[in-house]
Amino acid sequence: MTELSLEKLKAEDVKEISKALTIIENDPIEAKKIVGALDEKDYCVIGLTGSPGSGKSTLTDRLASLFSLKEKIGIIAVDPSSPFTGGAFLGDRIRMKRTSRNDNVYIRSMASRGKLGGLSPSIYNAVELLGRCGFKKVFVETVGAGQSETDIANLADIVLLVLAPGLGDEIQMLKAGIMEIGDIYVVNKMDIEGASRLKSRIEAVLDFSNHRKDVILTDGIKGTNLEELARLIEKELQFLKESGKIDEKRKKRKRFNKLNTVFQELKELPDEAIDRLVEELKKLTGGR
Ligand SMILES: Nc1nc2c(ncn2[C@@H]2O[C@H](COP(=O)(O)OP(=O)(O)OP(=O)(O)O)[C@@H](O)[C@H]2O)c(=O)[nH]1
Ligand SMILES: [Mg+2]
Repeated sequence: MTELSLEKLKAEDVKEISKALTIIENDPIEAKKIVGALDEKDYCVIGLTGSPGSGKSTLTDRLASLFSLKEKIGIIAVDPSSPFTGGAFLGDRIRMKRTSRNDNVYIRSMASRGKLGGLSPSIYNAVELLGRCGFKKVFVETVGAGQSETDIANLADIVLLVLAPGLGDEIQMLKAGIMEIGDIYVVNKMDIEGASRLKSRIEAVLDFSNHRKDVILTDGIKGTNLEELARLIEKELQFLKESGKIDEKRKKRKRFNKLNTVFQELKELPDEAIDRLVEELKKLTGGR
């Protein structure tokens, strides 16, 4: 941890946090040390996934603005196809300025670099770092494509599945089992024809699979129903806390982080060490 100042990191200095995240992105072993040097804190992870272009960034930005009135909010955009405040906000410079000047919101883009399309260990460490640096809610936006959805369910306390009419891929999501990972279902672009129909279809699917969850219509551009969505998130968090489920989620997050890190470390080992490990593993798993 040569150039990094732990003091500054502990003081939640934004420049130092950025530096730490760059190290985390590039060096998994160092990442573990940096995160480990900071005290654990209470925070929650809100994952947003769903169809490309459904409005995840727009909604994240809106939600972050709302929550940032009372707490520090971190945002990690994984493999963003456009800069976070780009596409969605270029037409609205005043609001963009307000967002980027919001001292209570920290935004970072990261490459997933995950094998098999999953989230890389650096994302887990980045989230944990932000949590330990006083960010009370950390939003993680991933573009819905295969493995990353199930990973987001392992990483996040609450998953928002964001869909929009006219994108035509909800059937694919149903097939891929992605529909089941949501804690809150958002049908964004309610101003577009077909939004209510999509909402009804999602409700029917959820009913059918006994996966009873809230489905909400939003307009990311006008901000319609965004306060209601923020309320649903708080309600879900409250439920997780009261039921003790939040601890399970944290355990799950830690476990996946550990597994990911172990995998990284394994890759550095010479062949004979791997062979020895395989033998040890056989003992643990009864030879399977
Ligand atoms: N009509 C309409 N357009 C919206 C709404 N919300 C967002 N958009 C627009 O939809 C486009 C995509 O929005 P993003 O927020 O970038 O969507 P995203 O899901 O983050 O996109 P990717 O990260 O590329 O998958 C942008 O042009 C937004 O301005 C909405 O409620 N209604
Ligand atoms: Mg986006």
